[in-house]
Amino acid sequence: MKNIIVTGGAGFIGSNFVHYVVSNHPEVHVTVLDKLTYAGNKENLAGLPEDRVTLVVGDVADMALVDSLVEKTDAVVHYAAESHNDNSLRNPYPFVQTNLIGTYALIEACRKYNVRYHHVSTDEVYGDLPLREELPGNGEGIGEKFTDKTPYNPSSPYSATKAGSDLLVKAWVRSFSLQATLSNCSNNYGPYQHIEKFIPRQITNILSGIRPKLYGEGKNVRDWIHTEDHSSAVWTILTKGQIGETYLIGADGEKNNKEVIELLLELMGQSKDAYDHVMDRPGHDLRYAIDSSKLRNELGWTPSFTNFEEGLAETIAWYQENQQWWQAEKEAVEQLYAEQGQ
Ligand code: NAD
Ligand code: TDX
Repeated sequence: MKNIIVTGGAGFIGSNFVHYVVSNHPEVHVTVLDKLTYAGNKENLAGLPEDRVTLVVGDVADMALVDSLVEKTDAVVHYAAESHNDNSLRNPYPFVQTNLIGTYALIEACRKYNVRYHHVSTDEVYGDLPLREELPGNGEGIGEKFTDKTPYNPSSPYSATKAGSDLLVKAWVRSFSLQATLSNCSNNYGPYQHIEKFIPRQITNILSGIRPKLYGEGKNVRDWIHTEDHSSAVWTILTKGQIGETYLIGADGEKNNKEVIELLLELMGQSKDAYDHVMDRPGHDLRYAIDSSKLRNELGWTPSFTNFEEGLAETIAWYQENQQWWQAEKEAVEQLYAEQGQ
């Protein structure tokens, strides 16, 4: 694989993957296809050598553009998406357009030129699991986690469009022998994450003198993984994965939202209870948890960031040191949340 296209490569996770490839695989040239929506930022690609990375500003749903780029590449890694649940509750249309039509455009072009395709998806396509405290014996030994056999059951417009895009890819594999793999990853954290998302919103709130905002009681559980580990997993699947297979990516990082807010406050030298409870998200998924044994056992992948507290402390330091990266957007993001009581 000499030339790869990374869609959404100017976003949080896609740009991490571009840095990962440039640092670890000197033989590979990356073309980033990114529309630079509110979530995309050229600065996320700053410092990368021009002869290794080319940025094409464009839409993944632009079929003519996608066709012309895919014709000249060896592989496509598809990260581009509308990615925020709360936005999808306000206006689902861009989610349908980018996540469904965009994926369709890419897989049609990959089928035409027989190009290797990797589809980046999320654990949210499986819906949610019961909270451990609601299971007999706190769920000890029950081991209920998502696997690639879990039935799809998405809850929000965001997760429904991601689920739909996964199903398109699976159908293209079966019907047209598309050379594709899929991955469904749990919640990512790390530097460069947009400040609309849970962890960076709370860090930048504290840095701005605003109290962190917890939806509802904060019992909802997310399974946190560092972006760097997501990138190494996607590279592993792209290069070693079996065509047609789905791999779940996770690092055994289950925490409820209240625990995360308290830990952030503690790490930032504040009192543990210095946060506000705000209106809950409609349809709020209770718990996500990933069984990543297939990826670990069959492809030999393991995560490196196994200490969540350490990873969080480094992430806090990054937002502290890079205030120019987020400050201009902070007021508008908080205004939007305030309008819906959050
Ligand atoms: P993000 O919102 O930070 O970045 C999305 C990127 O896609 C941006 O650069 C944006 O400009 C670009 N984009 C959006 N619409 C586009 C279009 N029509 N054409 C071209 N580019 C477009 O998202 P993220 O958090 O980095 O997520 C990346 C991918 O990983 C998504 O597919 C998401 O579903 C998936 N994922 C995210 C998480 C998570 O925790 N954030 C977990 C699992 C999977
Ligand atoms: O201010 C907040 N307060 C709060 O309690 C925000 C923004 C969120 N939350 C809660 C909602 C969730 O339970 O925190 C949890 C995490 O919220 P998000 O960061 O919005 O993530 P989530 O909805 O879990 O989805 C994320 O993981 C899966 C990504 O945004 C998706 O792109 C990915 O597919």
